[in-house]
Amino acid sequence: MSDLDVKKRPSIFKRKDVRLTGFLWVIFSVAIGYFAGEVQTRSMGAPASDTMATTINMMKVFTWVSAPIAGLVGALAATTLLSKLHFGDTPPEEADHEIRNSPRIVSGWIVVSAVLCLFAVVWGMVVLQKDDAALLNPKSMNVNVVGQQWVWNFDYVDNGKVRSSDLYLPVNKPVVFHVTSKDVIHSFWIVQMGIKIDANPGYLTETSVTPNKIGVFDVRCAELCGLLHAYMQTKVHVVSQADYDSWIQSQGGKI
Ligand SMILES: [Cu+2]
Repeated sequence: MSDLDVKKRPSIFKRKDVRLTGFLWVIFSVAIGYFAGEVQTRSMGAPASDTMATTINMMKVFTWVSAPIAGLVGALAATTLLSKLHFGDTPPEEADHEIRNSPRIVSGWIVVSAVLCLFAVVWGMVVLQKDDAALLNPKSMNVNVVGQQWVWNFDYVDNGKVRSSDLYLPVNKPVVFHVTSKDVIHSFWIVQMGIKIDANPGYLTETSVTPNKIGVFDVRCAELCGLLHAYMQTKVHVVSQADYDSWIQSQGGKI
């Protein structure tokens, strides 16, 4: 290609394929942001703790922020594949590779990726820091959680010798879970409260949450732990403090 040919070519943004890519970029970004960010988080149900509300919010923001990246990749893939689609005896023109050689686009890509990664890391660290601080809250109640194939057991260590396989918690009271396992690795997960932590034999792991809604929610094992892993689930009953106290007494515990 001579210099003359290069000058005659229209601006890159006037080219049909580039415009189609731009158009698809917008459509794909909005579709990905909406379905992955909004529809999916809505299908997860209403949160039963601030932790879960924060998690859902974080998922939404991260999804919307990264949707344009996924959208651009999708749009480029679609237009590249479509440009090679032809029938009959006239093969499409050879592609030129100007974008691969554009330092401006390459440096833009590097800067945007770096900013996105930093954003995710900093936000993540702020949330983790908050979760760690909650573990040290002196007002928290303590529950020991023991996983084994394929049940959960809960010991209410602040209330004497009370053990149950359904979890009972008073509403709006912070609770710290001290989690371990009797056999293999399990993972203690309260779905609607947004907390999940490994249960390892011989180790104690800790997580904490403050349930903020009265109701019955799901406790599951989130680590493939053998044949009946899928059935290793139970319920958490979040009740008023008075109901919690009378339940503890009915189990022979002290308040
Ligand atoms: Cu398990």
